[in-house]
Amino acid sequence: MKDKLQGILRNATEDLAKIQTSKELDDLRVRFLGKKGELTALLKSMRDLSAEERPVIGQMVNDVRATIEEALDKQRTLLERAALDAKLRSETLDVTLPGTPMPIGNKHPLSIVLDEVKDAFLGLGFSIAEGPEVEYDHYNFEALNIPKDHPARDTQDTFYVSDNVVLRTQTSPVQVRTMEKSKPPIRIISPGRVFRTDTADATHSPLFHQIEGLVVDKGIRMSDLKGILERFAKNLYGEDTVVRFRPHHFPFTEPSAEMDIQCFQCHGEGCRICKGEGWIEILGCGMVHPHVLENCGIDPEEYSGYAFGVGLERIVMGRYKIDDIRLFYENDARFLRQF
Ligand code: 2NL
Repeated sequence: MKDKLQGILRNATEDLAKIQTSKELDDLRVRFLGKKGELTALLKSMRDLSAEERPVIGQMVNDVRATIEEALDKQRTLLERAALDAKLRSETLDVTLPGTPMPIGNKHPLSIVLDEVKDAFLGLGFSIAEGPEVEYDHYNFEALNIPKDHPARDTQDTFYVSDNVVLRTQTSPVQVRTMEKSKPPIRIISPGRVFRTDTADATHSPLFHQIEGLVVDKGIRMSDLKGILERFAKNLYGEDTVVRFRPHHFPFTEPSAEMDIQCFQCHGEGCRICKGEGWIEILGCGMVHPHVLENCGIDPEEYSGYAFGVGLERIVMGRYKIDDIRLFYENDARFLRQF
């Protein structure tokens, strides 16, 4: 009996030393200490012992049991610590390492110049107004003195959502809405997307951007328009910029004009940039037509105003010598990274 006990203890100690996992540890506990375990079997066979031997062997069995239990607990602690160490090692985080660099982009060339134009006008006392890109025919055409049979309907042909709902061809509807809901003085610019049914080529796109401006107050004159737009050109192109105004026609202004700047490359001599002209067209402008003021609920006898429209793409193309408008919309990073 004693030998058997010693044997069990020896086996348990030897096997315990080889244990790698907590599953093996549980199996070992069952094998030696479980209900059908070796030690339990030994306890059961104690009834064959004499009354003197029984307490002695009983004590020994209890001692062996305690020894094995202690060894099992010790081994479990070791295993758990090893498992935790491994987990900690595999999850180490070196907070002193430099971070993974995130590629940051840059502003789109249209945004660069748009922000400059906005700044130039904000500095001249204008506010920025926005409005819907899907507009009623009324706001895009009728209110601006372009009735259904007007030839401007051809040059500004657009996408129709329904008979009286269109994609706006200019941002003028924003100005019309502003005049309708507020009293002069009005001093706004309205930048935004506009649409025309033009087939895309190097200088045309069915979607482009426009910045329109509107000033309405008592006693506004053509000289106010000229002064502000010359100031704007100098803010954008430099103090030595020379401008000129040429007569033009728009249905919504009278009189109407286009403003050119003297070519910044050749200073009027004529070169490739200005196509030999010496001048570069920058914007269209004019005194708001009395019919338009009336259509927007403003009395043309009391108030007058001027308006202008700048094509953003054209200005950006001139600035950066970009020769194809489609480059703006293709999202080719090789192009966009250059600005
Ligand atoms: C151009 C010409 C222009 C306007 C836009 C305007 C707006 C109202 C009343 C009168 Cl509400 N006029 N806008 C005036 C003159 C020219 O744009 O060539 N744009 C790219």
